[in-house]
This record gives sequence, structure tokens and C-alpha cells, in this order.
Amino acid sequence: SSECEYRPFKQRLLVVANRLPVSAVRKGEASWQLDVSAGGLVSALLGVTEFETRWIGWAGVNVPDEIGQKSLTESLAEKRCVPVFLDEDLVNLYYNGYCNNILWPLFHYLGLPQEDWLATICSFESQFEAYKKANQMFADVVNEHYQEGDIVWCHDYHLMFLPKCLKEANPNMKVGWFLHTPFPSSEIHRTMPSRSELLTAVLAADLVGFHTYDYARHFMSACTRILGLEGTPEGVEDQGRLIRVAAFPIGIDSDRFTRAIQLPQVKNHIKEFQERFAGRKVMLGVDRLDMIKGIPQKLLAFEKFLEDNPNWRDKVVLLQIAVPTRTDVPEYQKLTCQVHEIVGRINGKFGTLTTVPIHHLDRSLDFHALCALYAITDVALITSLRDGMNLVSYEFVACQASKKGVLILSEFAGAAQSLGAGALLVNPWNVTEVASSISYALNMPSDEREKRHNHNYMHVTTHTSQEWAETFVRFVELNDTVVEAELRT
Ligand code: ADQ
Repeated sequence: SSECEYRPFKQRLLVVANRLPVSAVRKGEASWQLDVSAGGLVSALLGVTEFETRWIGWAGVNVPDEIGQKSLTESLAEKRCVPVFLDEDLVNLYYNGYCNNILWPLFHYLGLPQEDWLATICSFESQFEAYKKANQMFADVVNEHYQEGDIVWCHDYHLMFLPKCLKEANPNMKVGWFLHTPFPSSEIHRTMPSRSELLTAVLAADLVGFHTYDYARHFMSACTRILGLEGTPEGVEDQGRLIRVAAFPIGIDSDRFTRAIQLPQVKNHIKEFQERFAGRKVMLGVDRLDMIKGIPQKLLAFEKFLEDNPNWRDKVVLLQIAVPTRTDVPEYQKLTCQVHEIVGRINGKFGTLTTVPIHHLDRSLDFHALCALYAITDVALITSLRDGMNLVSYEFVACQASKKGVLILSEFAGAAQSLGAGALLVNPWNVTEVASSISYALNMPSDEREKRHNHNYMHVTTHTSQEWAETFVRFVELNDTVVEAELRT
């Protein structure tokens, strides 16, 4: 009848990640302040309106009491978030230990932390048990909220056991797992004492996704060499079951950046920065202060460039914005000291009474200031030693429509696969090569700059985060041929 209207059924999507997109700060026995944390994954999924999304994850806070847990659960429900409560011991063993001390460095080819590798090996078993236990706790919360037909999307190296836990309880659940870091060569993965268990647990998913084809290939080789499973063009075969394995390169919500550049407050920042750095070319680095980002290597290359090119010394400035992470970990403290020392040395050597070649900040910038910096930059310098993708390179390109600056990008970032044709690719370990790329970038003729920029701009604005999320979820659904519709009166 005319009063009836068919509305397409909105697919429910449960997104499970170690951290929720909000951080909770306790303000009283039963009151909470919720701060939205706009990481790559959050902004990727915010733009996706095709699904009815719920988030499941840890709120980054220890809540031992019942009143606290109940009130936080209620506050988070308004943001479509469901908390998983992990106690301090578990966080220490699972998150600080197994995830960040073992999986993170290993997946980025860094080996075990130098400082305490003996202790790390000794506590391996207990950390691995805690990892499995934490994954089971995430699974329990998913099971409580799961409705038949939901798609469950598990994220990252923190939750490699989650697909297995979920399928054990509910074999029909549609489960996808996506890794945001690189998956290393099978020769690296082979060194893990838990190498087989990790692979088997991930293979319980229906779809396994990576940023690049190379990571997917490494994963399939590991499955073949370690588990003896057969690889096919679609994925891995295990006793007649096909687990699809593929590359789904993430993108950014590029409209958010192109729109921001037009805002009056961003234009004000742009003007302010342009005046501040008038007469000098601006080079920019924006990174979390992590070993994988290659910040000391970048500084050494910049130092070499200044040494080799005296004529540029008072005509260029490097702005390095480094957000501190994991500040309680000795390795990270050491990295911070090392970076400060190199910056001090270079500024001492090449600075004048009125200017210094490097402005280094140990903090994050708000979104508008960040966009303005991206927009006024002449050369972005991204020298990750390994990086799953690297979204900073995408954000820079999105903000460069008028300037058309140069992107110098590590060949070890996943983004090298997508932006490689427009960027100057470098090996961050080769300080001489990076230094001469800086020189090449600063002297690049405008028609070459424009050609390179246009190539990357086209990619960044067409391969968006929304498209990434929708494609991945569609692939999880692939076996569903029935199009469902809901009758609404
Ligand atoms: P990250 O290692 O965090 O992400 P990246 O992809 O560059 O690296 O994303 C960082 C985000 O934080 C960007 O949106 C950036 O704007 C923001 N950010 C970084 N430094 C900042 C600063 N100083 N001030 C303000 N904002 C800052 C992980 C993987 C990556 C992968 C993403 C997404 O390590 O390889 O690309 O997940 O899958």
C-alpha cells in the first residue's frame, strides 16, 4: 500500500579494536568524561554511513568497581560503544607485554627490545597466556551483543586470537580480520614461539585483510611454510575451507582535509605560518615518536643535507612534530633523548642568533593547525623504517592542492605502493640518498612537482577510507547472495 515503504536493511557492523574511539576519564564515582580520539581507524569509519556500526573495545582506563563499570557502560552506550574491562595486570601482560613488546617490534622487523630481551623471553609464556585470555574477554563481549546477521570486523595485531574465539562459540558468525601493521616475511614470523597458534587463530576468520599485496603474500607464505597449508589466488585452503586473504589499502577521509583548508581559522593559521617562515622553504615531519618512524635517521639525513649544501642553510627549516607515545617504556624514553640530542647538535651547529634549522615539538597538534602546516609545506619528509601504510603522507597530499609540494617517502611504508609514482622514494637507512633527495625536492622544477602531485592527489581523493571500509565489509559478506529488505510501515 502507499503507506508501506521498503527500506533497505542497514547492515549491522560490530567493529572490535583494542581501543575504543573514545578515551574515558573518571570524574566521580559514576561520572565520566569521554574524549573522542581521532586516530586513523576512527576517522576511516566515521565517514561510513552504509552500516549501523557499534564499537567494542577497551576504554583505556582501569575500572575495578561495579558502580564504575555500570556507569561507564551507560555513558559509552550513547556513543554506540561497548567497553571491555581489562584489569591492570592483564593490561600489563597482554597490551604492554605481548602486543607492544613482542608483536609490534617483530612485525616491524625490529627484533626484541635490546634492553631487556632476556626478560622478554622468560616472560613470553605468561604474556602469551594473558594475550589469549584478553582476546577471549573481547570475544565474550562480542557474543553478548551479537545478533544473527551481524558482521564482526576485528582489528589489528592485538586481536589475532579473536576470530578463533568467536567462531568456536558461533561458527556461522561472519568474521573479518584486518592488520594495520606490516605482516613480516615468513622468516621473521617463524621465530615466534607461538607462530602456529597465531596463524591458526587468524585463519578462523572468513576474510583476512592487509594494507598491501606484499603483506598478504608474506602471510600466505607463513601459512604454507609453517602450517603446510596450500595457497590459492584467493587465499589459503584449510581442509576444504577457503579463507580469503587480500589487500585492502586504507585511505583517508580526504574531503575532511580539503574542506578544512577553506575554513577561516585554518586560513588564519596558514597566513601566520607563512609570515613566520617567509623567505625559507618549509620541510615537515609529523609522526608518533616511535622507533618505526625513523626520526633519528631523518634528522641525520637533514644534517648531511645542510653540511653538503651551505647555500641552503638559512633558506630552509624542518618542522618535526612528534607526538609522544608509550612514554613509560625505557626504549621510548631513550629514543626521545636521542632525538633531542641530535636536534640540539644540528641547531647548535647550523643555527644563528635569530634562527634555527629545526623546530622540534614533542606534542600533537590540533586538527586545524595540522592542516595549515600541511598546506604551507614545500617538502614532506616521511622516513619510516617500516609502516603498515602511513596516513600522514595521504593527509599531506590532500592539503597540497594549491602548493603542490614534494613528498619524500620511505620505500618501507605501505604508502610507497600507492603514492610511489608521485613521491620521491628513499631508503631511510641511506642518509646520503635521503640528503640528496632533499636537495632534489627543493630544486624540483614546478612542472615536475605538479605532475607528481596530481598523480598522488588523484589517488588520495579517490581511494578514501569510506571506500576502504565498504569494500572490506562487502568482501566479508561475499557469500551472501540474498539481498535483505525490511518492511517498514
Ligand atoms: P600510526 O602508526 O599511528 O597508525 P599513521 O598512519 O601515520 O600512523 O596515522 C597517524 C595519525 O595520527 C594521522 O592521522 C596523523 O594525522 C595523526 N598524527 C600523527 N602525529 C601527529 C601529531 N604530531 N599531531 C597531530 N596528529 C598527529 C597505524 C599504522 C600505520 C597505518 C595506520 C592505519 O602504524 O602504518 O597507516 O595505523 O591503518
